[in-house]
Amino acid sequence: MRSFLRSLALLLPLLAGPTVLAQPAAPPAEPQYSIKEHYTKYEYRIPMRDGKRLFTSVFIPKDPSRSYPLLMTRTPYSVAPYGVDEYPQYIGASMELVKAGYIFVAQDVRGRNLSEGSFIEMTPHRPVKGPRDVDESTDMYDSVEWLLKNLPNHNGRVGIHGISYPGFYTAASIIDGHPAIKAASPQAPMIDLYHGDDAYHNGAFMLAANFGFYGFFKPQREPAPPPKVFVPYDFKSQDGYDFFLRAGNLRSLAALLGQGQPSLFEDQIAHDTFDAYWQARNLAPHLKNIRAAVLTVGGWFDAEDLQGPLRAYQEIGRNNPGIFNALVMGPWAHGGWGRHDGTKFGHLDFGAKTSEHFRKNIELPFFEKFLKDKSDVKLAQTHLFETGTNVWRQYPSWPPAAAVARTLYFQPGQGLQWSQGGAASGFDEYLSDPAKPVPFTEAIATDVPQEYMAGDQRFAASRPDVLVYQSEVLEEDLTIAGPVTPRLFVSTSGSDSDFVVKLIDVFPADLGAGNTGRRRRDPEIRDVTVPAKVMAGYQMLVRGEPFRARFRKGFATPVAMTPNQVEPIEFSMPDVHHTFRRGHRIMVQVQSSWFPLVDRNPQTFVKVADARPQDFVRATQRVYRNAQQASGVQLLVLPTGL
Ligand code: PG9
Repeated sequence: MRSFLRSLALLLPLLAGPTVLAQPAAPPAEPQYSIKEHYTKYEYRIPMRDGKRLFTSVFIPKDPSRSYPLLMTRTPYSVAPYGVDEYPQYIGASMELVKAGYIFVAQDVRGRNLSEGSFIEMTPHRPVKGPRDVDESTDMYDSVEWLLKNLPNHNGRVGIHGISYPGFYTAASIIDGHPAIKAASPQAPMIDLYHGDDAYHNGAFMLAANFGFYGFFKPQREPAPPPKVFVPYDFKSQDGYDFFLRAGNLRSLAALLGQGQPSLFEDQIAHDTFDAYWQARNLAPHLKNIRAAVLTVGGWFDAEDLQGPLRAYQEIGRNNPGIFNALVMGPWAHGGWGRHDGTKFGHLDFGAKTSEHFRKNIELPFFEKFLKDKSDVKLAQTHLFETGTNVWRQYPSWPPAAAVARTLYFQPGQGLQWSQGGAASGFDEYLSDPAKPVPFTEAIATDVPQEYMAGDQRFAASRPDVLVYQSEVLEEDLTIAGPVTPRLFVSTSGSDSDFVVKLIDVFPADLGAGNTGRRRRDPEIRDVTVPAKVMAGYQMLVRGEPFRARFRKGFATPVAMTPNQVEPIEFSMPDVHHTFRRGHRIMVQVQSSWFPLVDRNPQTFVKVADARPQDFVRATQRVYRNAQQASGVQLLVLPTGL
């Protein structure tokens, strides 16, 4: 839960002061800078076209000598503290923006906290609307129209930004956008909750994160401020693996969360296919008629919304040719760019303040350029941090056109090779037991420690129910850029199964050993400066995803597996930008559970949320690796020009 609270503190608009979560959402403001000294706070209830009023806090610079653009955030997590005499510690996305001078606007979205109306999870966009029909784009349009008419001292330009749910509201607000909206920065936005954002990944439910989130995020019947103190769910244990294993099926967990009240968790588990509920909430096809400049931001280690920013950048670029459409992907957890300095993640030390660099040299210039008309500001449209070498790269587009698709094939004896090998037959098998699922982390926690996204996988490699394939030692750096595509041939003795694929960077057992391999000529490269005792032999997760086999023919129509019949399974894992250094190895692990990150597959073709204890059966899984059924993982490899 701690990581959820920590990331949630980030999600609260940076206006958040001593409110629901006392954790600071941004780096500690320099003690001498006081918001109250430089800004005057106002509060409004802005009428929407359907008559509902949205509660909106406004902070106007006290210096009347110049006009200022509006910089908005729209949030379901409260714009507390309420009251014009109550000032938060932070406003806006960074102290750099606060000091640069903007009119900061923070709004409780419809149906949340002090705003009227009904909250709808990830409000479906309505492409066809009557005069009083509303969605996030109309609420933003009406808010901008009202604010520009009623606020003093503005320059007629509006920007919007937000992280996670506020990132979704940013993206949804600029569709058919008000002409005054000139700049938007959707950061870790949810774009399609079912396809890879917070709810489902390839049909498997993201259990621990959603249980924690919906223990906090509860429906409300009428406008009301959030509780002064948030009381997390009492697991009565620190051990999430044990808690979730004993808790029974998802329906039982929903009952624990709801305590007799309606819980939004219910909706998540009721809709376990890509049905009309999720199709309506998929924002991707609606990201059109956007006139604002867009700076989409995400983190390679984001455990919640990694796919969202990548989808947003892709769809906005496809549907809105000619606008400024930029992507920033850094070595960050969920929202990590908005807090701390970004030097470290887990055991990794990047040797540079990556988050501070983003706030000062990318985010601030972006808003200065498009909201204050500073045309002299030059901005690149891609900023991709390359893990493994710790260098920022800029490409004409993402993924880079120069990347070449190559497949690493599973070999007998746990090998990995770029060629298929000619074995006429062959498979590897393991027994998957839902009573002893493979953990996703060694940490004892009830939430999802974000560090698992680059966690050491040696604890899993030693398990008999985890297949391990690894390459020879690399004689030169190998850089991959873009999606990772597992292509498996599998069978199960059950009638459904999950197959989890993990791409792993194996560090040399002796980090100190010199290596004669060829290294990239790039003065920028800073080897991962990490304690050798920790990283020697470290099996660093680069990317991992589950696939629920019942959806191999499509996510709207689950189809049972025929016991012991070989089936092809292919899926795409979110993009990476990583260099496997010379002297390292590439490893792929395959397993059939990842708990409690992902709910357990009973391995029988039943509705998972209602699975009975007797529905959970052990299954013999086989992964085929022969000439006709050549399982492997496709990577997009960049020529390194060593
Ligand atoms: N990504 C978080 C979330 C959104 C919607 C559902 C579940 C989780 C969030 O932090 O907003």
